[in-house]
Amino acid sequence: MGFAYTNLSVDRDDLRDDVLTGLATSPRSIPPKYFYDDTGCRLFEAICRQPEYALCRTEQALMATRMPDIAAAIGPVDCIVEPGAGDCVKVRRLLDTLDPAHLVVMDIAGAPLAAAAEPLSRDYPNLAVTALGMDFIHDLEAAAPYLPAGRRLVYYPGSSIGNFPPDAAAALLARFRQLAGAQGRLLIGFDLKKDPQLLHAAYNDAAGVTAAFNLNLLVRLNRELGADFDPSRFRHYAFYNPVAGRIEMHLVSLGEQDVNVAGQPFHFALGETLHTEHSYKFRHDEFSAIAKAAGWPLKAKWEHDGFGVQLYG
Ligand code: AVI
Repeated sequence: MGFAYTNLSVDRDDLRDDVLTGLATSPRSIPPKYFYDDTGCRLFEAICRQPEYALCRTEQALMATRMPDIAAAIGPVDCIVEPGAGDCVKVRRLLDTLDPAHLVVMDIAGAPLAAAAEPLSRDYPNLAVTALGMDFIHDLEAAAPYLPAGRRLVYYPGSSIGNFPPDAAAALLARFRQLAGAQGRLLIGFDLKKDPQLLHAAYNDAAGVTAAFNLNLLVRLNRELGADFDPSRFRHYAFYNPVAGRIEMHLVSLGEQDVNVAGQPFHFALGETLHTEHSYKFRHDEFSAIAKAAGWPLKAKWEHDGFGVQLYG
């Protein structure tokens, strides 16, 4: 049925502005969406293959084994919408089962998204595929004109919602509600609370891949903002905070050091932290309370080996 790609990215220097703002606040922090340059995407795929990081495998196992139930609970849909679709692999299982007429995928990395989405229109000849290169966290509403009428399913797998603080997660879910429309549904995956030792190990894999993923952010800033970070003078530090219910990921300065970023000087004291990511873990009831506040009534839930999937709408 065809393929169309539109680049909706607004010409803004978000990376520079967000990084300079984040470095000027205390404690310093950089939004986790900036992990995902080409190297960051490859390192994240490698994280998913680490024995300690089960999240991706358990979600896939859940979707493989429970798909008939999940499809029955979703019912007929005309359009699947996937924000942050990346390599467009996960949605194939839904396309195989739900057989919608339209798929709308969006991702901040527009060119790789287009390359991944285009083959879907060949593999599913009755499917119209629309790929939107856009920062959906900023501009989700810009996708509205590309959504066909009919019953929509917003699909947000992978526990990406866990990388938002609870307030921001609720705000994003409320915007998904608008996007889905009154008859719409939301299928969302998230990492469940579990033994903190397992969580700690998942973000401190023995092969050091998560450390490389975290430190790659500094390499990206050196390349794209003319910064002069020495990654060997920062330590990857990730731990589970059971009070806040989240993994916290930091880069800790191993000494006193001065760094220039986009022409501006910053001093890092010994032990000072640059916070790079939160990864919230939920119980089913905690997650459904957040979604309920965002206007989504819970319809069904599933879990497998520490991973949860919920259906709303
Ligand atoms: C993408 N996101 C769900 C991952 C997570 O587990 O929060 C990103 C990640 N960070 C370190 N390892 C994986």
